[in-house]
Formats: sequence, C-alpha cells, structure tokens
Amino acid sequence: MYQEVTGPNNISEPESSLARLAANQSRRKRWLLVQPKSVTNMTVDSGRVSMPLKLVMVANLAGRIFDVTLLDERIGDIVPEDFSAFDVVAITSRTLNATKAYGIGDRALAQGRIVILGGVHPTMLHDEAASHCSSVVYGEIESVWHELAADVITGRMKGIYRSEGLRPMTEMQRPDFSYALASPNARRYADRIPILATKGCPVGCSFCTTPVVYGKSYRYREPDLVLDEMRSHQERLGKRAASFSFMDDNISFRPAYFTELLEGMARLGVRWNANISMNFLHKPEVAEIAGRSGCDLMSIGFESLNPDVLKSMNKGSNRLHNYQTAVGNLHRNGIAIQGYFMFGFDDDDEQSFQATYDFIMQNRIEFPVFSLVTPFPGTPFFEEMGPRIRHFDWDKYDTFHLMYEPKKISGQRLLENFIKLHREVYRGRAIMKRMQGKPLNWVWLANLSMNRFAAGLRPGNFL
Ligand code: B12
Ligand code: SF4
Repeated sequence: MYQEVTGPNNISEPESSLARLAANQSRRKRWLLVQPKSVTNMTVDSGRVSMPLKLVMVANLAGRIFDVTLLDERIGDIVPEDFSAFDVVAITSRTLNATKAYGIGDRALAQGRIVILGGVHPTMLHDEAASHCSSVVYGEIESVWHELAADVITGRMKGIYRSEGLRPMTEMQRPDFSYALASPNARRYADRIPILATKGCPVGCSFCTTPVVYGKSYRYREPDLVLDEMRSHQERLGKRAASFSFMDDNISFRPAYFTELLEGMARLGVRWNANISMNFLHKPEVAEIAGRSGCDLMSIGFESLNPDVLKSMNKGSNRLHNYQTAVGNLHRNGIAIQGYFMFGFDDDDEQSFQATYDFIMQNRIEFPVFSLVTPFPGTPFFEEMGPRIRHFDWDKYDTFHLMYEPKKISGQRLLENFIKLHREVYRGRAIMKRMQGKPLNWVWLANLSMNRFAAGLRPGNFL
C-alpha cells in the first residue's frame, strides 16, 4: 500500500533537473498515446464514450517536454501499422482491452520503439505486461513522472516504474483536453466533461481493484481547484449549465468535503453526475444538496439484493434496509439513478433475480445496469476463485461472461435468468412504468437502446 508523498523537496528538485535534461534534448522526442478499443460486442465500448481522462493526464505531463499525439480507437482513430514517426508508444489498458494493447505494444517493440504500458491491467499484472513493452508504469503516472521522463530522454528505460508514494492531488494540473479534441472524430465523445475531485475508496469490496492500488487512502483536490476548472469550461463553452462527469471512485466518502464542493457547484449552476457509494445516501440532506448543486444522475453500486452476497463481497457500505430510503431521497430531489447490479456469486440463486426485479420496478430505477461478476486479476476475488476461473482470455473480461460455475444455481440457469431480467426490465411496458413523468433526456434513449440490446441476448453470448 502507498503513502502520500509530501514536502517541497520531493517536488522541486526533480522538476528542475528534468527541465535541465529536457533543455538539452537534441530534438523533442515524439510520443504516441493510444487508447485501445476492446473487441467485445457487448455495451461497454459502444455509444458515445467519455474522453480518456487518464491519457489526457499522461499527455499533459508529456506535452511539457515532448511532442504528443493522442489516438483513441473507440472513436474511430486508426493506430498506424508503421510507428516510425514516433520515439515512444504509450498505451493505456484495462483488462478487457489488454489483448489489444499488447498487440500494439508487440508491433511497436518489433519496430524498435520505446513502449510504455500503463493503466489498471498492467498495474495488476506487471510481469505479464512486461513482455509486451519496454516499461510498465505501476499506478499513477504522476508518482513516477520525473524518473520516467528522464529515462526516456537518456534512452535508458527500466522494466517497471513504481513509486513508494502517491502525489497529493493538490499538485494535479488542470487537464488540457486539446490533445483529445484534436482528433477529427472528437465529436463522438460524450458531451459531459470528465473531471476528477477525489481518488481512492476505502470501502474495500473484494472484486474491486481500487483498494488494491490505493489501499485505504482517500485523496482530494481543494474544492476551489475543482470549481476553477469548472468555471474555465463554462467560459470556454460560453454557457453556465456546462455538464460534468466525475471520474472519482467514490465522490462522497468525506461528507464535509463533499458538502463544501457541492455548495460551490450550486453557486456555479453546473450539471453533473458521479459514482457514489451508499454510505450517506440515506441522509436526506445529502440528496438535497446534490439536487440543488445540479446533479441529474447518480451511479450507485447496489450490487445485490441478497444479504449473503453483500456480506461475501465485503461491501460494508451497502445496508439493504437503506436502499429504498436512498432511492427515495434522490428521486425527491430530481436525481435519476443508474443502478449497478451483479450476478453470479456463490450465494446467488433464482431469488436474487426476482428480488432485483422487484426492487427496480417498485423503486422505478431509471437506468439499471446488470453484469456478471468478474474476478479481475489482482483483486482478492481473483485469488479466491483461483482454479474455478474458466477464462484467462482477457477479451472475455467485459463483465458479460460466465467466469465460473456458481454454487447455488447452474451456470445455464444463471444466464437464462440474467437474460430474462434484462428483457423484463427493458420491455416497453416496464420502461414506461419506470420512466413515466421523468425528463425527456438521454436516459430515455439509453432505455430504448437497452430494449434492443436485451432482445438480442442469447446464452451463447456469455460463454
Ligand atoms: C470512471 C470509471 C468508469 C466510467 C468512465 C470510463 C472511461 N471511459 O474512462 C464508466 C462509468 C463509463 C466506466 C465503465 C466501466 N468500468 Co469503470 N471505472 C471508472 C473508475 C472509477 C475511474 C477511472 C478513471 O478515469 N480514473 C481517473 C484517471 C485519471 O485515473 P486512472 O484511470 O487510474 O489513470 C491513471 C493511472 O492508471 C495511470 N495510467 C493510466 N493509463 C496510463 C497509460 C500510460 C501510458 C501511463 C504511463 C500511465 C497510465 O496514470 C493515470 C493518471 O494518474 C475506475 C476505477 C479506477 N480508479 O481506476 C473504474 C474501472 C476502470 N472500471 C472498471 C469496470 C469493470 C468498468 C465496466 C466494465 C463496468 C461495467 N460493468 O459496465 C465499464 C467498462 C467501460 C469501458 N469501456 O472500459 C474496472 C476495470 C477493471 C479492470 N481490471 O479492467 C475499474 C478498475 C473498477 C474496478 N471494478 O476495479 N468506468
Ligand atoms: S465502493 Fe466502489 S470504488 Fe469503493 S471499493 Fe467498492 S466497488 Fe470499489
């Protein structure tokens, strides 16, 4: 687990030596940053995707001393076969696009480029990633940037860059989206501007990578920095009601911070959505201030309606007796709910599906998202499932594949119920029941496209 790195000596000295090295480069090295598209045909990489904040952050740092081009395969940018125009090819990867990322890495390595892999999958499986690149960046680029950049300049790369500590978020620069917006396909990005206020989540769910990478740490940017960033986008777009999507793991973990930030946002008049855990949502004042500050959608990991399942995943923040209250509080304040539900745990049975259906319909959850539980490498859940895991083909890690046979229901029945739940929740009458009277916006469209998606599902899709 990491410690936060603080103190001026840690920051200014490497900064100035890097500046000296950079000034002596014979020419600025050229970096190609790649966001690969996964090969899954399920919903995860489809529709309008958000700008890849992680690569924009890499571009921000690299762009100070190198020339940077950013390509995003998800919006239709084409990664070249020939990398001779670049010195460095740096690729981000999650598990579901790791095979794609590795393929690009292998090609660039064969052409003698410096290849850097970063993101959650190379962090979790750095030994595996190492054979597809020159260097793996473990965790955040900010923590290792000076060393990495200096080595790129001198051409002496290490196999892994891993820092002992995390940089305070106060040092985070305001992201410069021009690297992403330079693409001719940029109109395919979602309108919502990605933004980051906090990092980390101490809840500790067994299936999640965040506690593994960040431990119990929870860092945040001063509210003024976040508000200034929002204000700059309002000015850039020439409108007050600019829309933001928080990329935070769990934005509400420190109530005092959350409240201060939201009071500031209420004054700005922005719109926003975020991931949030259930911890404080049963308190009416949390939903009240969220609504007043412009929140129109909260993404909540309800995960399960089965108490044994919740206990087994170590999701201490979710108390079943609070679910209905939390939903009621948000709805009273005009906030729609994107509810995440997972199936396939050992304690799941047919009743888990019925209970989820009843909960969604009774509480009129606007945008339910169902997934099959997936043991991502590096998580405690991956270790627990060990030899029971059926697939190590990373292309199948899209949360729509049956990863192991659960104990209380056969895999076949699980899939039949999973498809049935999709169809029942997204059939026309059910959509009307859940959505009637709600604002006519993209959430309606999401329901209509889920209706088509559900109709096409077959058990074979998930094997
Ligand atoms: C916001 C978020 C989303 C958003 C936006 C996703 C997007 N387009 O980026 C939405 C809601 C759409 C989403 C959807 C999904 N998500 Co999500 N998501 C996140 C979350 C909470 C934050 C990601 C983020 O942007 N953080 C902010 C950026 C700035 O930080 P960062 O990504 O950590 O990047 C830093 C470092 O990793 C590093 N770095 C990253 N890339 C590179 C590249 C190079 C070259 C270098 C040097 C460094 C580097 O430096 C960066 C800057 O500090 C993460 C959890 C997490 N903390 O990672 C889960 C997470 C990435 N999601 C996850 C999952 C499973 C999903 C879904 C499959 C869920 C589902 N069932 O639908 C989908 C898949 C979507 C997709 N197409 O990939 C998993 C992925 C697990 C894995 N091993 O791959 C995570 C890790 C959560 C978890 N359960 O553990 N997600
Ligand atoms: S509450 Fe969300 S972010 Fe926090 S550990 Fe659990 S799944 Fe991960």
